[in-house]
Amino acid sequence: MRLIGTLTSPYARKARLVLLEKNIPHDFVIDLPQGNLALQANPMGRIPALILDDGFCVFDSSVIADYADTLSDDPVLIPRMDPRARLRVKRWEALADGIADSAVVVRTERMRDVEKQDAATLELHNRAISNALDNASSLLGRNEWCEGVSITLADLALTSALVYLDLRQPERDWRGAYPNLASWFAKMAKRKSVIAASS
Ligand SMILES: N[C@@H](CCC(=O)N[C@@H](CS)C(=O)NCC(=O)O)C(=O)O
Repeated sequence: MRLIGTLTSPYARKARLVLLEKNIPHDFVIDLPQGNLALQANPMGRIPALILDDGFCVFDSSVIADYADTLSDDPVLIPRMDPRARLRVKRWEALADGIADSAVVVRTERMRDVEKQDAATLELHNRAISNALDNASSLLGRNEWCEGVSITLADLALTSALVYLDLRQPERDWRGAYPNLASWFAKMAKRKSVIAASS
């Protein structure tokens, strides 16, 4: 299978981390949103998209993660037996994707000429990021993992969002505000998958 994405997209990173953590053989192929391959794989031209060996194309990082998780049990990244645990992992994913969504909006707004930037949009989305980080820190508490006793999609989604936040908002001192997130992230950053997904 081929995963289409960029090195900076938080959604592509999340999908890639799932494939890497599960040791699912794949090629990571770089293409920009609206690039030829992205458009071939996803009518909306967005990344990530996954092209299966028989040509079937799957898109949206959550759908890719869900599919990939069914391919093997080692490890199970989205709980299967406990509906509430599954819901908690999916909620974490939505929270992490929400951070990424708002960081993308802020980045897009900041790329406009300063006089054209909409202060209300920046304020709304920066506040959303702050609130989401606050929620993530409370939920994580002193736990080793976002959910349960081992790594799940929740950890991979949050890692992807925070890597993107560091890239686009290096001035945001979330580590200072949330030491528990900082130490959890430092541990995640050392994982083979996270290192591999940076290049
Ligand atoms: N909800 C989607 C979001 C995908 C997305 O918005 N990707 C961005 C790149 S980070 C993109 O392709 N943007 C270009 C576009 O919307 O045309 C997912 O999780 O895969």
